[in-house]
Amino acid sequence: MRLAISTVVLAGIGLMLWGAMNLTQVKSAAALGEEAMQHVERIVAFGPRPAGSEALRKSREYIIDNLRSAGFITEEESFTALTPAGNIPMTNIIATLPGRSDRTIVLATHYETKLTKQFEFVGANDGGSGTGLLLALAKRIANSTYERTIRLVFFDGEEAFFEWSALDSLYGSRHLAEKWKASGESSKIGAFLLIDMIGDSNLNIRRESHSTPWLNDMIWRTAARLGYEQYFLPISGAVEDDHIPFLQAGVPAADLIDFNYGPSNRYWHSADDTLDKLSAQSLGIVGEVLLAVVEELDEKQ
Ligand code: 1BN
Ligand code: ZN
Repeated sequence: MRLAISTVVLAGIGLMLWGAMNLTQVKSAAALGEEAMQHVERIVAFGPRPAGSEALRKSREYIIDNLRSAGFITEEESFTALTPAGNIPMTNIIATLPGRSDRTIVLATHYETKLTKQFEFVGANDGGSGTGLLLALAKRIANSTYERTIRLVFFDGEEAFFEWSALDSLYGSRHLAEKWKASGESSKIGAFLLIDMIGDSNLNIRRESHSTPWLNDMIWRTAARLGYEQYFLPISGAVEDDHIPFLQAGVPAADLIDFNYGPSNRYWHSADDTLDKLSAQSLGIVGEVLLAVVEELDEKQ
C-alpha cells in the first residue's frame, strides 16, 4: 500500500514537472513570437520594400540597429544586380556572433519584397515574417553561449522582377554563395537554415524536398519532441528559394517555408499578404524549433 502511494506521488511529481516544462516552453514561444511580431509590424510600416527602394534602405537601417544592439557584428554586402528592370543596387546583411570555433551555423531569410505595379504589396509574411523572427532570435542567440560561430543573413533580391527563372531570382543568395565558395567560407558552414513565409496563422510546413535530408530529419524530429507535429507535416513539396545556391555550393541546407498561404495559396504575392494573416504563435513555434536545432547542431562533431 505504502509503495502504491509513493508510486502515485512520484507519478504526480513527474506529471507536474512535465506540465511545468511545457508551460515554460509555451511561455517562451509566446514571448519570442510576440517580439518577432513587433518587428514585423515595424518593418511592414515602411511599406513596400522592393530592391533598391528607399523603404528597403530604412528597413536595412532598422535591421542593422537591432542586430548591433543584440551584440552581433554586422556587415553590408553591396553589389549591383543586372535584372530585367535594369541595374539595381542590392545589399545583403550579414551578422556574426563569433563562437570559440570558426565553424559556422547560418540562419537566413530575405528582407526585400516583390516589386509589384498593379497593387500595393507589403509582404507581411513574404519578406516580413522571416526578418522579424531572425531579429527576435538575434537577442536569444546572443544571450546563449555557442561553440560555433552563428551567422544571421538577410538577403536582398530574392524575388524575380519579371518572371522567376535561374537568372531572374535569388540575386542576393547567388552573390553570397559564390563569394563564400571562392573564399572557402562555405566549407566552414555546418548547416544553413532558411526561413521564409513562416508567420501564417494557419501554420503548416512541408519538408522542402531540395533540402538536405539529414537536416530536414533533425528539424522534424525536434518539432515532434517539442510537441509541434501538427505544424510540421510529414509530406514533401519542392520550392526554389535562397537555400538553392548554398546547396549547389555543397553546404547542407534546409528551407522552412509554409507555401500554403490562404485558400489555394491565394495570399501569396497578393495585396492580401498583410499583418492580419499572421500570428505571433506561428512565429514563436518556428523560432523555438530553430533554437533547439541550433543547439543540437552546435553539439554535433
Ligand atoms: C518564396 C517566396 N518564393 C518567392 N517568394 C520562392 C518561390 C518562387 C516559390 C517560385 C514558388 C515559386
Ligand atoms: Zn515572394
